[in-house]
Amino acid sequence: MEKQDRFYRDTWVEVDLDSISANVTAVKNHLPRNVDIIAVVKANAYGHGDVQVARAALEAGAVYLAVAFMDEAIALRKKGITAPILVLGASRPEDAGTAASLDITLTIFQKTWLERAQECFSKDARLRVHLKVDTGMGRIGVRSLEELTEIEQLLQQDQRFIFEGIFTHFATADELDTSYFQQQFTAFKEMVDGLSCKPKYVHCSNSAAAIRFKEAAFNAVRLGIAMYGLSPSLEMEREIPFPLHEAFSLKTRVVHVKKLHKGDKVSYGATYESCGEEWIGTLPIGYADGWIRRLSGQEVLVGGVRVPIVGRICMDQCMVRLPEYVPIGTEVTLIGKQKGRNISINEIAAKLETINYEVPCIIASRVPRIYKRKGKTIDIKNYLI
Ligand code: PMH
Repeated sequence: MEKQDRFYRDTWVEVDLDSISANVTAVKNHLPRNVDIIAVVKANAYGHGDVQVARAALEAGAVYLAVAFMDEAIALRKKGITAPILVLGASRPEDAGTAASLDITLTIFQKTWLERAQECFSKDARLRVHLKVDTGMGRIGVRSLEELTEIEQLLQQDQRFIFEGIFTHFATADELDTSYFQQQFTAFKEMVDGLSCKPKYVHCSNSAAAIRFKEAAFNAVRLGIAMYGLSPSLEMEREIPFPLHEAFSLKTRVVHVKKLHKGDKVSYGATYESCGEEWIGTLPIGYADGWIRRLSGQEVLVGGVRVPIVGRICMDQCMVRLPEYVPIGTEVTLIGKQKGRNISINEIAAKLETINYEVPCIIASRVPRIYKRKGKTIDIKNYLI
């Protein structure tokens, strides 16, 4: 890593933007030409960095961005993103005017929301909206054709709304059993057919559906996890017909090395005891960084060799047992590749008994993110499209 004067700790995330671009391109090439990519960059781009991933995705051909909340959309606008942004989750109807003024697209998911927004909205406001249909995910969305028709009529009568899209979200597109997916897909088609006029964007596919079910692509897909180089599930990993490239690595450096003697203890609770003469290294990363205590015993890469974390993980530090002395400053890979060896996000997810989505999301914002293009750290301030 090249030294940057922005941060002073030896723990950092590296995000390979070439991987993001390659993954977007691969999915785009996999789909029919008329299908647009909506890059899902909510939750700080699944922990990777919202504006950097957004720019890389747009550069690779995505035409729309999607986030969870208005705050995330506003953050992107403040960072100079002018591309269309869809807020997937619920916004307050009173905030519709703010969204309109920033050209942020909101999701409509109930008739009462629309009526309330109409009351709060100024005469000359223009708001892009996508209508969310709940076909079986059970979160937000319109569930009946009746409500859909009522909302469509209200939108048609009110010039302040640009009815730009309709969408739904699948609960099981990543599972090998496709029956529930088919049920949702059929329900969505019925709802779309029930509209008197189709909006510009009709979209239902997440990464799993985009990769597996081209017939469900309509004219846009919402690409999240696959853009980050991860499989939507272990079940469907083998079904992905092109390589995905993991963009996220987590690194640190050894800040202290010592030799322990038989019986010496390590960390809180003194739960780890040295069996003999052992080299113990200290790493400046801990549970406040999202490297949580459950990862005690997990291996990390030092000099291309797997070494275990020993003792309890502290708030800001943890210890590893080294096969031999290593100099202070030796680079350590907690997630990612080192000298031909790899610790994948899936490995960490398995250790934590969770899904890969969660892993980059829980690496705390106090861990700085640095960005790579062609293997080199890029100056993000000068990285504009
Ligand atoms: N569209 C919506 C509405 C979503 O909630 C998500 C991901 C995506 C698209 C992208 O899905 P993908 O990452 O599988 O491609 N949402 C979530 C979630 O709420 N929890 O995990 C993933």
